[in-house]
Amino acid sequence: MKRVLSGIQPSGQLTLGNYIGALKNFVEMQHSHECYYMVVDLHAITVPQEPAALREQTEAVSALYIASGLDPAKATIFLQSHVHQHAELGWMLTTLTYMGELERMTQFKDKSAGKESVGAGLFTYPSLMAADILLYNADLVPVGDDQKQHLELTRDLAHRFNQRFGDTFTIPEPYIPKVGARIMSLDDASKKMSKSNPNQGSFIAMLDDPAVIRKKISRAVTDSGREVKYDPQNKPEVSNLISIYANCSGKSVAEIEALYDGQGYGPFKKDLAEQVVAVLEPIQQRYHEIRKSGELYDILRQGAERAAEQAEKTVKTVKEKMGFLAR
Ligand code: ATP
Ligand code: LTN
Repeated sequence: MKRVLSGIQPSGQLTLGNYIGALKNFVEMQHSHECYYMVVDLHAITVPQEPAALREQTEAVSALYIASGLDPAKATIFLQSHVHQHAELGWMLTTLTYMGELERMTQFKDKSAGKESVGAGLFTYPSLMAADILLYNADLVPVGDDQKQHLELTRDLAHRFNQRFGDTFTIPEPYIPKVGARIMSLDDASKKMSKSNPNQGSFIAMLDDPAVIRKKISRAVTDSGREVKYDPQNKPEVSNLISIYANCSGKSVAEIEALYDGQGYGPFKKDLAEQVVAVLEPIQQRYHEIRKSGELYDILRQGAERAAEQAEKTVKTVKEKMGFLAR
C-alpha cells in the first residue's frame, strides 16, 4: 500500500480552498492508502500566533479533519508538535538546505513582503516540511497547487541525502487535484483564497453559517458579461466559481456550462451557494458534535503514538548515517 502524508496549518479558519485543494483528497485517499495526516502547529508559529488562538485553532482544525470524514481507524491523525522527531529531522535537513533554495521560495517571498521583522523559521519552513514528509517515507503528498515548489525542494533534499549518506528516503510525489487545485479569492481572482486574508468576504470558511455563505457568493465578483463559461484567461472570476461548483456538485465543467447556457449569472450563483451549503452543512454538524464530545484528545494521543513509532525509526537511521554516536 502506498503511503500518504499531508498537513494543514492551524493559522486561522479553514477555507473552502483548503477543503477542495487538500482535505477532500485526504478523505478519499484514506480508503486505499496508508495515511498520515497532521495539524502542522510547528509551521503555524513561523508567523506570530497568540497562544490562546493557536490552542483554539489547533483543536478546530483537528475536529474539522474528523468532521470531514477522516477516520482514526483508517488514518493516523496527529499534531506535529506531539511527535518531537519532526523538529529533530527538520534541523538536520536545514543543514542540508542551501540559502539560495530557500530564497527562491515564492511562499516565503509572499509572506515576508513588506514586513519589517521576519522570523528565521519562516525562511527555513520548507526544510521542516521536508522532514514531515520524509520521516514517514511518504510516496504521495496531497496538496494544493501552491505547495508544488515546496514538494520539489523536498524531493531535492531526499536525493541529496541519499547521494551523500546512502539510500534512505523515498522520493515523494505531489498529488494535486485536476479541478480546484487553486481556488481563488471571491473578491480578486488573481489571488488564491486564503484564510489569512483580512477581508472576510474574500473566502468561504468551512464553518461559515449557510446564510453567510449565500451572502458571500451572491457578492462574489464576476464580470460585466453574462456567459457561464470556463475560460480562466478571459473570465477568471466566473471560471473560479465554476471550479467550486464542479467540485461541490461532482458535475463536469461542460455539464455546468450547458445547465446555465443563456441564463446569466443570477441562477448560477444561487445554485452554487446551495451546492456549497450542501457540502459544508453536514460537516459543520459533525464538527460541533465532535467538539462537544471530548473524543478529540484520545484520537490525537493515539495518532501521535503511532506516528512516533515510525518517525523514531527514521531518525535513528538518519543519525547513524550522518555519523552521530549511538546513546
Ligand atoms: P495561508 O492562506 O494562511 O497561507 P494556507 O491555507 O495556504 O494558509 P495551509 O493551511 O497550510 O496554508 O494549506 C493547507 C492546504 O490547503 C495546502 O495543501 C494548500 O495547498 C491547500 N490550499 C490552501 N489554499 C488553497 C486554495 N485557495 N485552493 C486550493 N488549495 C488550497
Ligand atoms: N506547507 C504546507 C503545510 C505543510 C505540509 C506539510 C503539507 C506542512 N508540512 C507536509 C504537506 C506535507 C502549507 O502551507 N500548505
